[in-house]
Amino acid sequence: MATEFTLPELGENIESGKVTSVMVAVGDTIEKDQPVIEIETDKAALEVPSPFGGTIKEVRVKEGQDIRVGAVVLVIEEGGGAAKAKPAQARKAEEPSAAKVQQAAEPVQEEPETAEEFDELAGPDESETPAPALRQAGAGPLAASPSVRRLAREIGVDVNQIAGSGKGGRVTPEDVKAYARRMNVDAGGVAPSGPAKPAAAAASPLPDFARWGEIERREMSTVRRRTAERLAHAWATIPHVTQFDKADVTGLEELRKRYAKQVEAAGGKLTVTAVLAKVAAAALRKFPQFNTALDFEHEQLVYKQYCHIGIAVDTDRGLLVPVLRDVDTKNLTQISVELTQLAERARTKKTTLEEMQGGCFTISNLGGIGGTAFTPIINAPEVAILGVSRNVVEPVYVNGEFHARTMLPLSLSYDHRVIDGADGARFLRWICEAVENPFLLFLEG
Ligand code: CAO
Repeated sequence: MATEFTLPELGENIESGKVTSVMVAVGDTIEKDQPVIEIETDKAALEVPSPFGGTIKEVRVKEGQDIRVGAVVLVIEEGGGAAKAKPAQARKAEEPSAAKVQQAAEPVQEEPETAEEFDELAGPDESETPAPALRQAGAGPLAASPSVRRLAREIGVDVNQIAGSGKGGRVTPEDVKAYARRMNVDAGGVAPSGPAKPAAAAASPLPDFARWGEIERREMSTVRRRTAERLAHAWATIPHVTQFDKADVTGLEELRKRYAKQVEAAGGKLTVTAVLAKVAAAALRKFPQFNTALDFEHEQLVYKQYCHIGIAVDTDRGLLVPVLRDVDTKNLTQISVELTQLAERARTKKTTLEEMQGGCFTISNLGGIGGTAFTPIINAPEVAILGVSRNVVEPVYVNGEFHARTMLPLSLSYDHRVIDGADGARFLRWICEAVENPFLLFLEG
């Protein structure tokens, strides 16, 4: 017998909410009291369980939809016998996702359907798509409810790294808290030592701004939401140190002009970013601890034997970080051509998910816009990022005289759990010296 499951009373004075997650699909078999949707009201986010079990015949709600108490959520055939309901991510893993993600990555208004799609869409977050080696032996697709995922996000830990102790390996809130304690992140999202940092901006309640003047609310784009989550996570969990230095690029600027046409003929632009990508690749070889990921749970450092470099690209949709592959094996002309194409693809929304994954180190060049220095946030699970500011001609004192030299300000943020201050200073100094004297690349690169 088919029965309609309607949205029950949610609490005092709550008449409606927004569906933030639909956790079941037509054909799933569910058990009594199994959570089937998650909704967000202005007071709280709640998982709504079904009061009876059976096979789902119809799903009458969609993510993003506003729903009132009493509205039909599901039509359920009580009893029933089809396959058991799978976690959203398990269903997702069965879908031919590449085409779908590509399609969703196009206009911002095409909001993805699941939290997992947000992850895939905005990108280069290996921490959320862990390498098999980081998963528990025999672990299937991750089972964690949206509220557990949110808890993990707010605390600032990666839910994919947590071994679930619940039914069928489900990650429970207790698992998240225990993992956070092991990682030294307290449940308020604040590292126990050092300055307090908010884990997720969404966690703090806002005043009613309309009291002080006119306001307008706009939905965050997918890229913006994902960027906010990723940066909050990195900022809350990684102890950052930023080391500043300056490279004398007077000679490099002359060389860039001299060889610009040659690279242009090959289809690229010989930019300072391309040169820095080449130099950074050599630096990663010389200082391999900068090409690692920290696997805290297993108390290991993962040394990558490849060298892929992410380039922060400013686009209409927000910040994207497509990845240049095997930079250490390519010459500067190839890198320039690929970088030109990669930036163009990012700006014209053609970057695929694959092109935004697997980076080892990131370069963020804001020098085309201006600025003297900045403190970039590490693109986790990488352990360092190079920020580039605008070059400037300044007097430099050499051998008792001032000389006009073009100086490029560089900022290296690194994960202090993995990299000591002295190594951070050495790494950046080596980059400066290699930029000033490219022969060093032959000698040591
Ligand atoms: N100092 C002075 N001038 C610089 C410079 C620097 N550090 N970097 C670039 N420029 C100049 C270039 O020489 C070029 O000038 P011309 O047009 O006269 O040749 C101009 O700025 C534009 O550079 P470009 O964009 O063509 O090339 P690029 O390789 O230097 O930069 C890219 C490529 C993709 C890094 C850049 O376009 C970009 O998107 N930067 C923003 C990155 C970003 O948003 N970072 C923030 C992330 S963290 O929040």
